[in-house]
Amino acid sequence: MSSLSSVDPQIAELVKAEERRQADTVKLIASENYVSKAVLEATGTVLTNKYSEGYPGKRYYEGQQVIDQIETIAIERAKSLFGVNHANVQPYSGSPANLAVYMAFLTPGDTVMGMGLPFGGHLTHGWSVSATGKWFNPVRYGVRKDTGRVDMDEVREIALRERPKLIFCGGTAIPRTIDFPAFAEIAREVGAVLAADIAHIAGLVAGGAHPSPVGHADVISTTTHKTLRGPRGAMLMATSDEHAAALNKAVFPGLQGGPHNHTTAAIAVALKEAATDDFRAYAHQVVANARALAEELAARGFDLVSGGTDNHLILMDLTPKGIGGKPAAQALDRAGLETNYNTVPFDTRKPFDPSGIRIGTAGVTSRGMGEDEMRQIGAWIDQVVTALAKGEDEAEHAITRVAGEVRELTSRFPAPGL
Ligand code: DSN
Repeated sequence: MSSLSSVDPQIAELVKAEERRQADTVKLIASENYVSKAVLEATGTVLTNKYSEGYPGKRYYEGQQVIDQIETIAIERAKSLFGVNHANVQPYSGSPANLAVYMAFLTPGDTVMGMGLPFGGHLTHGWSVSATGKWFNPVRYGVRKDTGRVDMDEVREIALRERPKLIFCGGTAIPRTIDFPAFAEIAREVGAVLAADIAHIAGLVAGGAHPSPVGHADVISTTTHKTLRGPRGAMLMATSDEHAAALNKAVFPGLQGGPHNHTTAAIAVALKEAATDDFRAYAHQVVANARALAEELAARGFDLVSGGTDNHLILMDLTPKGIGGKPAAQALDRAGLETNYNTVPFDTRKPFDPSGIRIGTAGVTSRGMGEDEMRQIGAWIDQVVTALAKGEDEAEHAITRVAGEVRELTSRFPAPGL
C-alpha cells in the first residue's frame, strides 16, 4: 500500500488498523468471512475505471474487449457451480438483487410473502421500513414458538389465504435447513414465483453442505460475501431460461447503472475457488463447527433458537442469562469475540436493544479452526456473558483475561488474505 500511504496516510493507517483488528479478533459474525488474497487483489484492480452498462456483447460504451470476457467467465462459473441456466452477476449487493426480483415479477401494490424480520427474514422480504414493505403488500410467516422452526402448514395456510404473487424463502437468522421443495409446492399451488434468498448459505449450497434450491425456486438470490467467501456483491440465478430476460432487465436498466467490474472479477475468482475440493471441505467444516459450538453453548445453559443448528448460524436468546443481546455483544467484542446482537423470535425487546446474539462459523472455519477451537470459543462466550450478568467488575476481569487468550488463539490461525 505504498501509494496509499504516501497520498493519504490517514486512510492507510486506518486500513492497517482494520487489518490488525480483523487478524486479532475471532470473527463470529454470521454474514462475514475472510476472502482470499486472490479475491482481494481482483477487487483492487484497474477494472474499477471502466463503465460497462449493458451485458456482454451488448453494451452502451466502447472498450469492452476485456470486461465482456471477465463478466462472461463469472456468469459461466456461477452457472456451473450452482447448476443453473441463468446467472446475473451485476447486482451491487443483496438488497438491490432482491429489489430486482420485485421489479421483474411484481407491480407496486402486489402481494409478497416473506419471513418476518424478527423471525429471521430480511428487510427486503417485505418488512415495513423497507421499500419492499412500503411499495408492495407484505404478508409474513414466522416460526413456531415451541420449535423455533418454520411451520410449512402455516406457510401454506397464509399463502392460500393471501395469494401472494411472490414468495421469499431464506433469510438472515435461520439456523435450520430451508425446505425448498415444500416452499416450491406451496408457490405452485398459489401460482406465486418462488425466490430463494440463499445469501447466508450460498457457500454451503455450493459446497454440498446444504440442499440446493435449484429445480425448486424460480429465482435464486444471493450475496457473494458470506459463506460463499467472495467480495461484497450479489448474484441472481434461475434454474431455467424462462425468467432470464426479466431478471436482466430488472437489474439493468431497471435498477442499476454500470456494473462494478472489479467486483465482477473478484466474484469470478471466488467462484473458481468455490468449485474446489478444498472449498467443499470448508463448507462441511463450517457446519461441523457450528454444531460443535452450538452443543457447547447448549451444554452451558444457553437458550438456542430451535435448539441448535443445521448450518453455519446460531441464534441465542440471552433472556435466561439475565442480560440483553446488545451489552453481551459489546462485551464479547471487547474480549475479541465479534458477534452481533439480534432479535429472536417473539422478542419482547426493541430491535436496537434485542434479546439475542447471532453467531456464525464461516470466518473461523476459513482460518482453519475446528471443533476443539469451537468448544473453547463456547467456553469464552459463557465466561464473558456469565461475568457480565454478575456486574461490571467481574465482567472487566473476564474480558481482559479472555481477550489475552483470544489473541493467543488468533495468532495460531492466521486469517486468509491478511
Ligand atoms: N446484513 C446481512 C446480515 O448480516 O445477515 C443481511 O443483509
